Amino acid sequence: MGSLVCLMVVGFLSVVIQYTAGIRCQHPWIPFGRNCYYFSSKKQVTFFVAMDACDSMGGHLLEIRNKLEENWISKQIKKKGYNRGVWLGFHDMNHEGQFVSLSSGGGNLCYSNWHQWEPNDAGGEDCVMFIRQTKTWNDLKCSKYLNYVCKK
Ligand SMILES: [Ca+2]
Ligand SMILES: [Ca+2]
Repeated sequence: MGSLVCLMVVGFLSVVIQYTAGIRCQHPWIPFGRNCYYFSSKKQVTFFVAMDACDSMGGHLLEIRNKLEENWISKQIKKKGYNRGVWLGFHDMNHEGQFVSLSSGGGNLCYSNWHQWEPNDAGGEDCVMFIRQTKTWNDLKCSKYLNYVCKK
């Protein structure tokens, strides 16, 4: 049932995106679909520092919702020259193996794109990253350092 609702929401959103042209974003935020995105400087930070930075700018840590958005993000990350990837606003801190979204107050993930054998919780990994090289996701220790993207 949950996944059916997810599919309906994703379907609805993609229709909305197709018919909504040119959302305006305040510099240095840049638009894609109905959202604005902020790409961090080259400096890499922990998950919680990234989360706070996005919150303080009135956004939230990037949550990739579909393939279209993922492809666009991937291109921007390459342009920016981030060498490893970026944090995603997903975690399994509350229940091991059950990944939820930060912004929707613990909602389940509708879309995911885990790398092969991930998430593996290797040595206790509860935060999620988008890997630049493979364009897939990996669970990672929250105390690691990465670039980040905010969305609003
Ligand atoms: Ca975990
Ligand atoms: Ca992992």
